[in-house]
Amino acid sequence: MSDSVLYAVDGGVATITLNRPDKLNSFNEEMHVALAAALERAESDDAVRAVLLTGAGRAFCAGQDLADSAAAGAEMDLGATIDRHYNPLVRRIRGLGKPVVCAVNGVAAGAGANVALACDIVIAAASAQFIQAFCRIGLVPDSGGTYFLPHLVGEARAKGLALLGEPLSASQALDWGLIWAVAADDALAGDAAALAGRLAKAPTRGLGLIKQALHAAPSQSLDAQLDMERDLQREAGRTEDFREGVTAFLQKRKPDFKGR
Ligand code: T3D
Repeated sequence: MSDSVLYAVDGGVATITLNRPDKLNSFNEEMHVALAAALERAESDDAVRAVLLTGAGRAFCAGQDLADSAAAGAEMDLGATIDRHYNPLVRRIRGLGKPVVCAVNGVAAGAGANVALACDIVIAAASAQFIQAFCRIGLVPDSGGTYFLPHLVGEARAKGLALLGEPLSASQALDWGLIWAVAADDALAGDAAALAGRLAKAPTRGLGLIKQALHAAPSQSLDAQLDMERDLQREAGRTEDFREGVTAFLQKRKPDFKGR
């Protein structure tokens, strides 16, 4: 794995750190490839039951490395970059059968903001900002931004964010329901690790099924969603963790989930 993404596993949590701090962890080709490999590793390792994504230095991620794009020339096909990297990245995070916590340690701009929003639980440092920077350079929000924003904050706020490209503070993001929590800057790493650690002890397969159901809901009728809940519940009911959860409840003890 390259230095542009760090990977460490501890207590069932794979911590993935974007690591190009001098460039505010903006995405170049190497970082894209390394991040995809890190997520694949976390997905396929049964010992990993939660993922924590964060950035090194003062930023979370400033989106596409614009120097890289400029070097590729004006005639570059941006759609190809999105097909090759950003769309698979968002699909991979959303489709991961394990919870993904994002600790937004500083500015999250462009695709960086939307990759954060693709994660399951977003906790931001008080000083972090979210910037839909695309409109500032004549682009369209990508990496799911035009999907996540209206779903999370409604069309009026989504349009304001996407058309104006102004920074949104962490506290405003919390008030608007864009993110789960805000932590003091010096508490973020600890709080995010505790959250991911807690999720890593939860019934992993059940959590993966919950993600599936919630992701499907916006594009389904209530009838279809009810049928889907039945099917997923059937699957959840066959897990070892379900049996352990019920047994522990009846025995009045804490459950010991194994993620199976
Ligand atoms: O393939 C495609 O192009 C299509 C895909 C597009 C997806 C996208 O993400 S498009 C949107 C790209 N991102 C941006 O437009 C954000 C650009 N960055 C900024 O607006 C600002 O840097 C921030 C608001 C994020 C932070 O501002 P500030 O004042 O805290 O930091 P700074 O001084 O601007 O940046 C510090 C360094 O990071 C600086 O380098 P230097 O001068 O110290 O050598 C700056 O150039 C570099 N940097 C920051 N963002 C990027 C970047 N270098 C390359 N690409 C960046 N996105």
